[in-house]
Amino acid sequence: MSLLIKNGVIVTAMEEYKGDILVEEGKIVAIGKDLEAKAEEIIDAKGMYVLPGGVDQHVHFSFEFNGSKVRGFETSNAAAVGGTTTVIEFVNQIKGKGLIDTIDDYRKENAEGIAMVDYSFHGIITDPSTGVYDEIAKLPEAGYPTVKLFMAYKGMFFHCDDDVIAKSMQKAREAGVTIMVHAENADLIDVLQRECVEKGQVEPYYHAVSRPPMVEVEATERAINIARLMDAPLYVVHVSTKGAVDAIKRAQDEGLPIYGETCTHYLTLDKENLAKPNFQGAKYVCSPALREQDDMDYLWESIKNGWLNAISSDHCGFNWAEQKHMGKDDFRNIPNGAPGLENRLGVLWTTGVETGKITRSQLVNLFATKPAKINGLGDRKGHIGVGYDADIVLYNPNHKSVISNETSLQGVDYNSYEGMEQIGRPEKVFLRGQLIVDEGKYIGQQGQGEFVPGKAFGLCYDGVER
Ligand code: DUC
Ligand code: ZN
Ligand code: ZN
Ligand code: ZN
Repeated sequence: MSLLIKNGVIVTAMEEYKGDILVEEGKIVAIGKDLEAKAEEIIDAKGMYVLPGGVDQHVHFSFEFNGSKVRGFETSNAAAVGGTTTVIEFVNQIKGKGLIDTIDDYRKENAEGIAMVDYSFHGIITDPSTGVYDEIAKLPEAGYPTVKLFMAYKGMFFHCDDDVIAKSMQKAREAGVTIMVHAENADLIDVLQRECVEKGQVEPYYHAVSRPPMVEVEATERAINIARLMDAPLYVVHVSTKGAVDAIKRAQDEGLPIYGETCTHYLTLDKENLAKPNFQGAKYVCSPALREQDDMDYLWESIKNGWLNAISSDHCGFNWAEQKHMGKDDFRNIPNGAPGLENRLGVLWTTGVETGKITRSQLVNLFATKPAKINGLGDRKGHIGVGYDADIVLYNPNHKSVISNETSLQGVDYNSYEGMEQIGRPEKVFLRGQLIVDEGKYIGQQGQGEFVPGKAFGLCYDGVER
C-alpha cells in the first residue's frame, strides 16, 4: 500500500515547511517539495497542518481505586479522534507475581485484538517481595523500559516508601530503565485529610485543600535527592505546581538527568472547578489536585522554556454517576483521575497555539516527539521523518466546535472540558499509513493497534538534549 500526502504544512519539533510525504508499507519513505512519486492513493492536505501522531505517555486503561476500575482499551478510539496514535498504559504489578509476567498477561488479555491505536506499557511496582529489583534489568528486553512508583496514597496497595524508590533507581540506572514517580507526600496528605474530615469538610473541594502544592513540592524534592544519591535519572509525572517545576529546573541546571511532564488539565482547569455544586466538583478530583492561576501560568512558561518535557492526559475513565459517587459523603473515597485522552490536542491547540503561548513546533515536541523519545519509542514514533512510522495527523485549523460529551468516544459519562470552544480538529488520522479517522470520525477497527516495545536509555543519561 502506498500513499502520497501532498501540499500540507509539515510541523516537526524543530520547524515547519511545505512538503509532500510518501508512505509505503506503513513507513514514511520520502519527504520533499512537489514529490514526483506514484502512489495508490493521493491525499490533498492543502490548508492542513501535518503533524506526527500524538504519543500520550500517561494513560490509564486499568487504574483501580477502592476496587473500582476505569474504562479500558475498548475506548482507545478516543485517542485516535484526538490525534493520538500511541498510548502508554500503566500496569499495576499483581501482588505475588513478577512485573514482566503481569504486563505480558495484561497485554494479551486487555490490549491485543482490542486496541485501536498503537500501545506500549509502563510497569508499576507494588510488590518488591517477588524479586522485582532483579527484574528491572530484564525490563528493556521485554520492551517495558519504564517503571512508575507511587509516593502518594498512604495505606493503598501501590504506595511505595523511599527504600523501594532508592533500590529501584540503583538497578534502573545500569539497565537504562527510567524510574517515574508520582510525587506527593502520603503522610502529610493523610494528616490534612483527617483534619478536614474531623471538621466535617467532606465535599470534593477538600480534596484540593488536603493536597496543597507543598505536599507535591516536598515529594518532588525528595525524589530528586534520592536520584542524586543513587546517581540515577528520574522522570516526575504530572507536575502541577511552581515549586515542583523549580525543583526540577534546579536539578537540571546542576546537570542532573531529572525530567518532568505536566498534563492538559493542569494548564487549563483551575481548583475552583472542585467547588461546583451538586457534587459536580467530583468530576475534577485528580491527583495532584487542580491548582490556581499563578501555578497554571507558570506551567505555560515551563513548557515554553523546556523546563518540562511532555504534556500528557493522565486519562482516567471513571464515571461520575456510580464511581465518583463512592465519595459522596467523604471526598477521600472519590476515585482520583479524570478523562482527557480525546481532548489533549484540541485543547492544547486552542489554549496554547491559538493564543500564542506556544508555537506549533513546541506543541508537536510536547505532544509527540519528546514523549516518544523519553519512553524509548523515538526511532519510530513522534516525528515526521523518513524511516518513521506513518502516524500522521492532518489538523484542520479552520474547524470550530464545542466540546461535548455527547460526541465523545471516551466511554465516560462526563467530559472535563464540556462547553469549551475548540479551534481546529484532527481531520484525518493515519496509523502506520492506514486511515483511521476521516472528517473527524473514527473509521478504523478494533485490534488495529499494535504493541510497540520501548527501548532502554530512552531517558538520556549523558548530556543528550532534553
Ligand atoms: N495518579 C495518576 O497518575 N493517575 C491517576 C491517579 C493518580 O494518582
Ligand atoms: Zn509510606
Ligand atoms: Zn499519579
Ligand atoms: Zn496517571
